[in-house]
Parts: sequence; structure tokens; C-alpha cells
Amino acid sequence: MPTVAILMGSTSDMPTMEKAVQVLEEFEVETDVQVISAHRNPEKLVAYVREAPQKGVKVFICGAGLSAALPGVVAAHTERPVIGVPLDAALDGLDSLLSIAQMPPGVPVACVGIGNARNAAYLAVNILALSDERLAGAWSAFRERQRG
Ligand code: RP5
Repeated sequence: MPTVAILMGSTSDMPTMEKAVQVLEEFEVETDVQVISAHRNPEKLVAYVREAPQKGVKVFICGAGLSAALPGVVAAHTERPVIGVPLDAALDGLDSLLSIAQMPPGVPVACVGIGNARNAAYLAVNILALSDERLAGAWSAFRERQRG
């Protein structure tokens, strides 16, 4: 059962978003990776998000560039946590960063740094670790290793 859905707006986002997949693999968290644009294929996106909890999805990671609607649209259609990854498709990614960060109150999206897909994965692990003993141990060990 996939626990984290990793969505992106375009195949051109894949090189960056693959870094999130790698981190989640390291933590042995199953993922479902999908390319679905909020602007180009909105019906498919909404259907996927509505069905995702039945597939076991607990957290969404969404990467998008330009006018990055994907994380916000996903958050509008789910009650599960959504982590947005702003991608640098233009303007050094600032357009995407502002699109993702400036959500209206009540529909939150957690926004990591521009292109920082790894941090999105770490945050997903951190969230899942709250209710998963194995992951809690793995997360503590990871944080400990960083202390050197
Ligand atoms: C966004 O537009 C995508 O997330 C991508 O970052 C950007 C450019 O998409 P392509 O023109 O490369 O498909 O929706």
C-alpha cells in the first residue's frame, strides 16, 4: 500500500522529484508517483486525490513550477497533509514558491525550499513517524547521524 503520494505537474519535474522518491525508499516508505497537472488535467487530479486514501495514501508531496497550483488544488480536495515543492521552471522558482506558500487560511500547504524535494520527503517521514514506531526509530537515528 503506498503511504506517500508523490505528484508533479510535468515529466520535466521528475529529475528533482526523484530525490523525494529516493529518500522515501531509504526509509522503506512505499510511494505512488504520478504526473498529473492541475491545469492541464484537473478532472484526473481530483479523481486521484479523492481515491488516494482508500489506496493507503496518508501524505501528499506535490512538486510544480510556474503558476504552481498543484499542491493547493490537492489540499482543496483532501483532509490529509500536503507538502509542496516549488520547482525552478522560471524566475528562479520564485513564482512557484509564492504560489505554493500563499494559501488561504484553513487550507494549509507545507512549503519546502525551492527544489528541495528531499526535505519534502523528510517532512513526510517526520509526520508518519508520529504514528509508526519503526519510522519513529528510523527518524531518530537519521537525526542523530546528522549530529556527527
Ligand atoms: C508546471 O509547468 C510543471 O510543474 C512544470 O514545472 C512547468 C513546465 O511544464 P512543462 O512545460 O515542462 O510540461 O505545470
